[in-house]
Amino acid sequence: MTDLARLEDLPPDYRNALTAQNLVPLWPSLRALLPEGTPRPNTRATHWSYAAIRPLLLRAGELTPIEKAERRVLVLANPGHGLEKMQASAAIYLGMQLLLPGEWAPAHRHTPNAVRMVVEGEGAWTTVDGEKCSMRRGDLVLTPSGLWHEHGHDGTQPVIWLDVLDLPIVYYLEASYHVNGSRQSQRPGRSDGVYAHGGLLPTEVFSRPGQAYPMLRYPWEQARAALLELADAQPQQSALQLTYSNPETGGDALNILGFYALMLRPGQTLQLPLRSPAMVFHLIEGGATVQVADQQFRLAESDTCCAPGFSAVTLSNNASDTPAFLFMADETPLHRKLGVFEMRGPAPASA
Ligand code: 1HN
Repeated sequence: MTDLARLEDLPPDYRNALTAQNLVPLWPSLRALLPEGTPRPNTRATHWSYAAIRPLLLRAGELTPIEKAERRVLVLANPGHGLEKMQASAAIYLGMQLLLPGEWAPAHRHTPNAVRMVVEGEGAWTTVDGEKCSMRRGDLVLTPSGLWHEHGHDGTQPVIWLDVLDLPIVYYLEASYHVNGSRQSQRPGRSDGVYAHGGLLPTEVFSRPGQAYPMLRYPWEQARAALLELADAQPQQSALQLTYSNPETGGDALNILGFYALMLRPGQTLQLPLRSPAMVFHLIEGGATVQVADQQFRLAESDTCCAPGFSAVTLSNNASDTPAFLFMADETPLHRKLGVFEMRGPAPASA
């Protein structure tokens, strides 16, 4: 490929004349805009240790009252984008949020979609669109775009959860805003147990007819049991992965980011295919190593890491006698809708 002319190759008076008219020559930037063969992501493979985050987050609880924070969050920022951008990848925002006993994080709604993956503690709840969703370790709670939500805590110990939002892409689209509200009246969790069995859809009475998001809480107890049953039922299958989906449509739970629960059998190593979307891994249970290209992250429970798109990712269970359970988030729904989703080569067999 030939090198194209650089900006410096143009005479200063010409460059100044362009600038004065809000004009820019394309050719000096063309190769950076369209790299050869594969993208050059800013997203860097990054590991965030829960053992490092936890004391800093608890200290935030002492330093900043909830009334002065609204959401007490430490953002898991990818240095490849610059920490101030507060993004884990092009489309994914990650944050660890702390709620102390008796605290209330007031109601608001906003355009970015959010999910919570509960990491620690008992007694907290999120009310989403009036539905009270209890938060237990490993539960996934959806806060889809535009729905009112607030968090409260009736327990006795700190509660911590991982927030995953599509904020960076919504912000980039200049579509990000919020509206504050007042305390919602609560209904008990309507989707609790209603969609607990695959292939059996409750009809009319308990479904949320016309609701775009019929299921707001995905209990970990059910996801974990489903993975163990899948492993038993499919002993030959290497990738034991469940997609958090909308039980009424069978589609992704949310429009922009995808969410998955994955189990690694004892001692298993699983090589993922090269795919265009960036990915996030959060270890719920066990011990796992995530290899991203030439970097290796040994995840302890509640650790989180990310991998850029088009990178070779290999997951290994460090234990030979117990399974490992991971929560994953990625940009697949967005890439598919935009028509830029790619998977290169067949999914390799696992060891
Ligand atoms: C938000 O609304 C929450 O509701 C958490 O708990 C994190 C990060 C950016 C923008 C809005 C929440 C957020 C957020």
